[in-house]
Amino acid sequence: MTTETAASATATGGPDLPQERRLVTEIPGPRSRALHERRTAAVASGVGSTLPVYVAAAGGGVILDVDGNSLIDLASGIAVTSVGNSAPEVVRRVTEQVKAFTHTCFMVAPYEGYVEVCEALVRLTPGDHAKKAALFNSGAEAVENAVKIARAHTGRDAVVVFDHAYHGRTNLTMAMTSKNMPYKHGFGPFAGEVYRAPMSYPFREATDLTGAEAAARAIDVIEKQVGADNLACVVIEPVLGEGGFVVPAEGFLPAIAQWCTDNGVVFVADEIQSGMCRTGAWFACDHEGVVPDLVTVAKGLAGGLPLAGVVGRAEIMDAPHAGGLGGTYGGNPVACAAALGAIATMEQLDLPAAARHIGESMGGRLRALAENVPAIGEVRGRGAMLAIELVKPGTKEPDAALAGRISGGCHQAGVLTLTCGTYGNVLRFLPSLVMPDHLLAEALDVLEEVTTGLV
Ligand code: PLZ
Repeated sequence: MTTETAASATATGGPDLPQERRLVTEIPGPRSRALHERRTAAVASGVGSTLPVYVAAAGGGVILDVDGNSLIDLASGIAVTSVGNSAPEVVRRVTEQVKAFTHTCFMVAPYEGYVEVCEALVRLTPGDHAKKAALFNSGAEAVENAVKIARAHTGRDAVVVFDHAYHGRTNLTMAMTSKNMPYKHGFGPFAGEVYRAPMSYPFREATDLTGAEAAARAIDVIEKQVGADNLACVVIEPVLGEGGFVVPAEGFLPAIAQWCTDNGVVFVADEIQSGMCRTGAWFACDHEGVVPDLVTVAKGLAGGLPLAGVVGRAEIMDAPHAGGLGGTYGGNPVACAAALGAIATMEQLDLPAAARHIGESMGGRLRALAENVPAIGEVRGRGAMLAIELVKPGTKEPDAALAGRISGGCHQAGVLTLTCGTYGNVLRFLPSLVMPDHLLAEALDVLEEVTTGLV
């Protein structure tokens, strides 16, 4: 490592980092470009990066790069750093834990942090029935384990997922993920017994469908093509993440959940992206009072450290035989300490309310922009999980190129944005929930300027 990058790599992040957008070089700057050259030589090209500015520090609502540029972060590492990067309570607890012990393996010699995270998940997830939890390393691993648990409980094999779904990149979760490119292409054969049902996607329905009608359409497919007797679980994102931040029509989720209950099918809410305060409630299912049998969590759970969990009805969670669930690192003590710091921060700062506040101000700005920009077909989402879908004006034809140009323009102006959607034409906004108001307003000024300059 050169002396310069060594110095910047130790820069202090957290909320005390100046909360400003400041560009001192072009984006990416010379040090980032030099690092990118090293990366290109050493890192496999299948691993991409949205914006190759190399990070020195981050906190609050900004990322400081190795060239000294300070970018407004509307990505939060894909909905992970909801409490802010290097949040003080996360740093404090992680530091203490690292000094105490870094690993024993919960399956070998257990520790309190793991138990405490499970207690918190039991308390915070929807429903006041008896619940239990288990911890893993990544979202995909949590989804895999939810399926294992549902199969053990029901003695059935089939799994139903939905159009536009994203559940991960491991073999089973690739099968569950809908989009071929880039997630599945060339990586088959995929796991069997995974079936896909139509999702409620209000903007793209041929005719207006109520949530109940969209649910009836999906249930018809499930009954005709799978059969409830063969079905272990239905896995659904209550707000689509990678699929485009689609909020299903009201009544859709409750109807699917009710059908599952009536047919002894485990209803699994994949809240890996939508959970942990992001949508203005602890979980997106809370908005419609839906109580899932199992919930998968990851991302926002641990303030940036890798941790995931499955939590749900105790009798379902306890179905697998002893030793049937686990993994070397699942529920690592440092990641658990981070999660306890993140959860404490969420409770102390009332981050569900912060997400609602962001949703109101950002939603207002985005809707005002949409009035002047016919290429914005829809503004949607919940809380601090908002997006705009870009189309050819006057049609619903997706305009992925425009989404890419707007996102690229924002990057050049020092605002980190992400795209998503089956058609790649959705710009999504995932600020940290501790993003200062003035910074969010400035990011939206930039978005507005870039968008109106391009259409
Ligand atoms: N379920 C709903 O959003 C992760 C992945 C981006 P992991 N989404 C971001 C990418 O290109 O890999 C995600 C999700 C939902 C499951 C996952 C998987 O979580 O922690 O990435 O495995």
